[in-house]
Amino acid sequence: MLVDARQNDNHGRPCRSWPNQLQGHVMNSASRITRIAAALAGAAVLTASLTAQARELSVSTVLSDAFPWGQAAEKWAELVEERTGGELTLRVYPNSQLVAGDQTREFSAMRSGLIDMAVGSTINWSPQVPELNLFSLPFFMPDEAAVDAVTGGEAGEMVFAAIESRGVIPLAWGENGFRQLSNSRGPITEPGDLDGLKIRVVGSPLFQDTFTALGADPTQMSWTDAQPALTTGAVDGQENPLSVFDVARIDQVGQEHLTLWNYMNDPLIFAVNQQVWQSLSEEQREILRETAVEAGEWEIAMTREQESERLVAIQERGVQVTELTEEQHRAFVNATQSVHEKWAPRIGPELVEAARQAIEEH
Ligand code: X2X
Repeated sequence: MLVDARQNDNHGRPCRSWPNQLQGHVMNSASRITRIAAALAGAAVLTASLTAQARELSVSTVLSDAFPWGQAAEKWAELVEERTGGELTLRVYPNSQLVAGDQTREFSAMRSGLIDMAVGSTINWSPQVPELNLFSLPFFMPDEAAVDAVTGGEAGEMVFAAIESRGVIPLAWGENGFRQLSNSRGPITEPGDLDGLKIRVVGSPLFQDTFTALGADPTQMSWTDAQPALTTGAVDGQENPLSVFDVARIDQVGQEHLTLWNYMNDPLIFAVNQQVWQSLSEEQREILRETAVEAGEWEIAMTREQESERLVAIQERGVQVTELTEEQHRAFVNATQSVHEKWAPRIGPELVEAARQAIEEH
């Protein structure tokens, strides 16, 4: 406290110990002192409370701000800093560093409080939240409008409720994008072309099933391990959105063939640990939520807008891009039907049905 305690009794009131004969004379200056003391006390309280509330919160991401994903988290941090006047600082930790590179542990780490917040992928959180496998069902959501119909409707609410029931507060959606297939061997136009190809997939059992159903030889590994595995040729292929292929220069590690098959979209979710959420004021919560929504909308629009120029850039670097005809597309859909049958019960039939309806009606 900056206030001289001698000017106050222990209730913060100024002491009235002036001799009688001086009282008239000093009354004015005494009340001035009172006012100054009160102002100083007020300033001290304000400083103390600002210090107590100025808080840094960690935000985990898999990809850095060279990618739209990392930029989404940085945007969120920027907006929060601005709107809370520095009361809350979000510090972004990219490259899954808070979970030693193991992105499938991000959700558990956030739930337990090792991480305060994250902008994370539905794929990476699906081992802990089975409902999130909804988005990984192959060839289920045909286009961006279908994705928006799912995330923005009843199915999206059900997904958020599933996350919340597991101790994490979801706030908003972002987007990593539609995932495309690349490999170093040759063009892929039909499931038979995948026969025996070693494909790096994310650490989610559903992906294992999808690529097994297609006749490939899938191997699960983190993004951190994927790049060296592609470089050494330990794997023949991988699947990721165009933004990841482009920024990470996947073409430079021999991935010269790219099939655009839009087999799944990978939404991102902005979320907060429950205890951290409960410790915040109503106003801070409101700011965190509204800024997450804004940062998410901004990032989704940017990711989608950049897709076509990224594709041109990728082609200009000599990557052979294959677009599937309707018939070719259908062969992939048919070959992965068993994945739907196996996974729909695990995801929850009601949720799958709500999503199906949203997709049909969009
Ligand atoms: O690991 C991947 O492929 C990545 C970066 O896209 C995700 O985190 C899902």
